[in-house]
Amino acid sequence: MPSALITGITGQDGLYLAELLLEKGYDVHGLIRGQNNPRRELVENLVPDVTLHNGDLTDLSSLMRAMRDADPDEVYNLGAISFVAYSWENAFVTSDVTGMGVLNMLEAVRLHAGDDPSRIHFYQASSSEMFGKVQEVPQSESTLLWPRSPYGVSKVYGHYMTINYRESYGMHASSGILFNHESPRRGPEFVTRKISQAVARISLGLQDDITLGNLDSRRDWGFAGDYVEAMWRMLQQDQADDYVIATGETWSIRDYLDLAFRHIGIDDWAHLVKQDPRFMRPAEVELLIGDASKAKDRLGWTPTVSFAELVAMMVDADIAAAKAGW
Ligand code: NDP
Ligand code: GDR
Repeated sequence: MPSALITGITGQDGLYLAELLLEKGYDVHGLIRGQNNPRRELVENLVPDVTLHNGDLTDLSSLMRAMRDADPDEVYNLGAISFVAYSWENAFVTSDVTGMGVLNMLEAVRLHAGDDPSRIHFYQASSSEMFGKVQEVPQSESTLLWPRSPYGVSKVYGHYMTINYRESYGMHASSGILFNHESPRRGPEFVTRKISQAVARISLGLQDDITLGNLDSRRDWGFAGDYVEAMWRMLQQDQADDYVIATGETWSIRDYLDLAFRHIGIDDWAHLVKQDPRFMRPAEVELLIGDASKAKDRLGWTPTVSFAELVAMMVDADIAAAKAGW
C-alpha cells in the first residue's frame, strides 16, 4: 500500500487530497499544528482514516519526526499562510511559514530519504500569485515571475528552492503552479466564499448586503477537487517537473457576483454590493489566466467543472448550510 504525508491537512486542498488518496488505497498521514487545532475535529469526521502527526512547518525537528513516523512514499506540501491580504500585515511570519517552511520540508524529506533522494516524491504547492504583475497572457511555466505581495514573494522562494533541490540532490520534487481553485470548503476570507456565503444569506433574508474591495481584478477560477487530481498525477511521473494548472478562462469579481446573484434570481444586484478601501490591497494582481497545455499533454489533466457550475455549487452549498443553521 503506498503511503503519503500531507501538510495543510486541515485546509481546503488537504481535505480533498486526503479523500482522493484514501479512495486510491493510500495509507494517508497528515501534519497538524497547534496544541488544540479547532479544525482537528473536522478532519477526524471527514477523513477518519488519516493518521495525524503534530508538527509545524517552522519547526524542522517536528517535520523530521513526522517523516520518521509516517515513512511516506509521497509528500504533499500544502501547508502555508495562504491569505494574500494577511501577508502584508504579517510579512515575517508569512515568509517563515510559506517560504522557509518549504525549505524545512525539503530538508526533512532529503534527510529521511537517505542514500536515495528520489525515492520519496515531493509536491510543492506553488501559486499563480507568483506571476503578480502582468508580463504576458496567458501565463505558463516559462512566464517571468513578478510577485506583488509578501505571500507571492514567499511562494517564489519555495518554488525555486524546490527546483534547486531537484537539481542539486536529484530529488523527485515537483511544483504545481496552481491558479485559484475554490469549493464549498474554501475559507470564508477568500472572495468567492465570502460572496457565496453572503448571497446565500441575502436569499434567506439573513443579511442585507456585502462589502468588498476591488471588483475589477480577474482570476482563473477552477474547482479544488479537479486540482488535487493534478497534484497526484504529477507525483506519478517518472521525472519530476513544474506544471501550470488552470482552466484557461478568466473572470472578474463582478462576473462572479453576477452569476451568484442571478443564481438566486436577482439580476439587478449593484445596490447590494458596497465597497470599502479596507479590502483593497497595497498592490493588486490584476489579471490571471493560465495556460495548462503542458499538464494536458503530459498528465492528461483537464478541468471538469465550469465557472458557472462552480459558482452554483458554492451558492447552493451555502444556502444549505445557512438553512441548517451553520
Ligand atoms: P488553506 O488556507 O485552506 O490551508 C492552509 C493549510 O496550511 C491549513 O491546513 C493550515 O493549518 C496550514 N498551515 C498554516 N500554517 C502552518 C504551519 N505553520 N505549519 C503547518 N501547517 C500550517 O489553503 P488551500 O488548501 O486553499 O491551499 C493549499 C496550498 O496551496 C497552500 O500552500 C496555498 O498557498 C496553495 N495554493 C492555493 C491555491 C488556491 O486557490 N486554493 C492556489 C495556489 C496555491 P491550520 O489549520 O493549522 O491553520
Ligand atoms: P487571491 O484570492 O488573492 O487570488 O489568492 P482572494 O479570493 O483573496 O482574492 C481574489 C481577488 O478578489 C479581490 N477582492 C477581495 N478579496 C477578498 N479576499 N476579500 C474581499 O472582500 C475582496 N474584494 C475584492 C482581491 O483584491 C483579489 O484581486 C488565492 C489564495 O488561495 C492564494 O493562497 C493562492 O495562491 C491564489 O489564490 C492563487
